[in-house]
Amino acid sequence: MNLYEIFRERWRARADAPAFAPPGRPVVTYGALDELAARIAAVLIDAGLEPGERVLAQVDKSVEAVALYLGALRAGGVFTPLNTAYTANEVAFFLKDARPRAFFCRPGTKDALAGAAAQAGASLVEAFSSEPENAFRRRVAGTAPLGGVAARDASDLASILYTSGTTGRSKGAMLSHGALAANARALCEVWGLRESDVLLHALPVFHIHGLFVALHTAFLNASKVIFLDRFDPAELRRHLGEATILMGVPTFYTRLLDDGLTREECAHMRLFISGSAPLTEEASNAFEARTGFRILERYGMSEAGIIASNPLEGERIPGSVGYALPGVEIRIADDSGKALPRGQAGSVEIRGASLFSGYWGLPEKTAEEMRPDGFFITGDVGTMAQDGRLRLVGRAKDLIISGGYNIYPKEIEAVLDAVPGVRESAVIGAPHADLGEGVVAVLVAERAPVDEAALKSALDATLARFKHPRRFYWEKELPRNAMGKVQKAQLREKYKGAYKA
Ligand code: MCA
Repeated sequence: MNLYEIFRERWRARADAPAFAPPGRPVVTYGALDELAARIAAVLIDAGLEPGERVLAQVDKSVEAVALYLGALRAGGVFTPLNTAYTANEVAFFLKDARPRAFFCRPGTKDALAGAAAQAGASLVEAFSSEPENAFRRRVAGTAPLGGVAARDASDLASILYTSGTTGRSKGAMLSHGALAANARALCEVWGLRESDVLLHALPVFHIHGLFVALHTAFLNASKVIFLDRFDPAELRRHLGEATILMGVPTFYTRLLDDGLTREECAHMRLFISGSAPLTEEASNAFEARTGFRILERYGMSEAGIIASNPLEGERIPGSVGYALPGVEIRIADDSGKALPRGQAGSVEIRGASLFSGYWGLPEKTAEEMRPDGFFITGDVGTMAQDGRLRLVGRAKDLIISGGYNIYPKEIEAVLDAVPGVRESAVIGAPHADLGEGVVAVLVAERAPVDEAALKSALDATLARFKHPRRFYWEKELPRNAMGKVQKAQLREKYKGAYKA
């Protein structure tokens, strides 16, 4: 079943109900959203989109951008969203890897990207914006809506989400219609989501949190979404009185507290959900002291959607990410995949209907991360309490999570190592009061330390700025073990104060 069909069944009786309420702009009803998606689907099919072909999009957040996703879904396409911070250099990789039929980008970047898009085989390359005069929008407005919905099986792909990789090369997590539907249904159940809920949405829509966790659950209930362009604490606080649910990364919550969030402003709310990065006990307790709400922390990843959640009813324990979602199996295993006794730390492995279908074009890499019995090796280290609560205690992979974005050091080290005068580098995370972790580079010079400006211009030319180290340290050599592996734990310990105020 095409996921779009599942939404549409729910929307039939709610055609006049508000879907999106972007402050200061007209409300978009579910009927209007359905029609816009149908017109976009028709344009994509007219342009030659075949079911299973990719629709790659690096577009600013807007209701129209969500309609583009829904149009691709309705037409049977595989929607592949990209972080708007990615540079032309990064986007060129995704174009080559995904080989999309259609590519949508922001008007200002079309000239720089059109060549790479054509080379990748895209036959539809459009500058996309929510402005009425946008040529693609005018084309959509002049196209009759697609009557039906492209037939898809549960195992057919609905989306590819690129997640950085430990080797420095991004991997496309393939998500099927069935996996997305299963996760959305499980979330509606565990969080008690209902038609009368109003979601306050301030997340980007190019990641699973803002696009699938937040919007699919709203679509399944045909409930209202107050749709903010971006996260701004003051703006968000102004809308809490009309909402019941907020989903955010921990940085949202710490910034809201710093901004002066009050208990009164939260009186209409029923649920604050946090994920994409660890929520500290301190932040959770401070939020509860200020607002009376205990944040509900959950754990997810692009390869599996949401895996575990603290309970709606019952104790939400800071530092624990709660229980496996219905339909999700979690085991703590040793290196061979054998389950360990409860309480013992080990590799967090998961299995269930929400699991991805593997990495796009990387069957060997997929096989490396899947056990023969169907469990996926998350790369996280955790313990399972006697009552089944999961606690994440570390990461097997060399991963930095900054403001909810996953950052893998390898691709940053590759850029720094290529700067003339740099012999080698090691990139690590250091505690950061606002972002959770900040990116730190430790470098060894060929002869003398290289000017930071040279490092920054190399980074600017290649990597999204959220990945950039903001602290640079020079060492005579990097600490290595007997195998020659850089001892990053030692560096993390030495530079843990890099972002201390
Ligand atoms: C922005 N900057 C960052 C980050 N965001 N630097 C490091 N880490 C970040 N996360 C930098 C920009 O490059 C810019 O640098 C400067 O901060 C200001 O940019 P701006 O866009 O104004 O930043 P912001 O508004 O302060 O953004 C912070 C933010 C944002 C609101 C926390 O990062 C955000 O929306 N995070 C949510 C990410 C997300 O959706 N994660 C879900 C992944 P310069 O000035 O030098 O240019 S999905 C997932 O993880 C799984 C599946 C799950 O469980 O959900």
